[in-house]
Amino acid sequence: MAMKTRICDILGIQYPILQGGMAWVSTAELASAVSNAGGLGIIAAGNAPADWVRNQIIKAKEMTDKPFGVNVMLLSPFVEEVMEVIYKEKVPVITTGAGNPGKYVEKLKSIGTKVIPVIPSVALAKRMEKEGADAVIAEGTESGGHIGELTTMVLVPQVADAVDIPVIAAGGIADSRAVVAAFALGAEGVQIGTRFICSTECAVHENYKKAVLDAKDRDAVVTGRSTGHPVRSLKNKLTKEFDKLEESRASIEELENLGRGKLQAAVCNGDVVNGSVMAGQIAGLIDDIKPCKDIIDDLIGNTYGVIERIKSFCGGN
Ligand code: TUI
Repeated sequence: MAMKTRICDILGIQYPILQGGMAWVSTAELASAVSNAGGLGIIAAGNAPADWVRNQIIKAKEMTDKPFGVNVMLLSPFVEEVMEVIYKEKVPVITTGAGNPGKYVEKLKSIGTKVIPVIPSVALAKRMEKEGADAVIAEGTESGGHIGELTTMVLVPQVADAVDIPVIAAGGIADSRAVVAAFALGAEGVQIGTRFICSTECAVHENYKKAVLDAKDRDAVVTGRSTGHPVRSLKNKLTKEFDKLEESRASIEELENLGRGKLQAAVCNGDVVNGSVMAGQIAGLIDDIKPCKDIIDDLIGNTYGVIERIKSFCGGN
């Protein structure tokens, strides 16, 4: 089945599906698998140094001849050096998270890189459109990792009404029902993170994949609200310790110290007890590990059936 929107034309991809840029998780292996399957694979720069990002870009170029992107986490201490690498390597697409990428847009556009910021609000979406963004990702609070406050259900239609550039919906999307719902809300693309953690090509530790498979509907909890940088991850010993520390009105520094290095511990060492197992609320729906191509084929292939079901409710008396 085909599915084509402005996002496909802007990015030069077959399906309007972006893979979320998840720090430590979204490596060249995962990104190239998603790009080879017709979506847009994205390497996450996270807090990594520029050399690591350059190596991942070179690897991705070897593993796919299709477009791919890099996600730049704007709170990274290496953000300026990472941007230099992106300019030099002429990465086709960048997405950004955790801030306003405005000051980089002009240079990126001048070298032909498409710029797609993640935005948690209508105000920031409008600002990004004015500053030249090619599209925006409206990311609901259902997502894993660093989150905003609004749900996908309320954020996407309000952003779609407020801007003319295409809107990509993110947060809580893992199957074709949610793809259809996102399109119904006004989106022209979807960004999917947690579902791709449970892909064959994703190189996270097997304990991390198992934690996502085992997660139930209420297991993805938020910590760190008091720091101003709330993060959603699967409930475990670390999230409980975090809650206790927040209740004791600990300083932001103490809270940040508790979180430091914990995502890497979970992703790379498989410490899903003391590590940070970032995942979205939709983790409860995911119950198998399969190749990225099969994930994308299911997302696209089943939309027709979902639409037919809705149509069967319409038009009667
Ligand atoms: O960035 C993400 N998800 C992330 S980043 C990350 S690493 C990290 N770990 C701990 C604390 C902070 C970061 C793990 N997961 N998603 C995209 C996203 N962007 N969510 C929310 C935002 C956002 C928030 C505020 C985007 C823009 C923004 O603008 C504020 C401003 O500067 O106007």
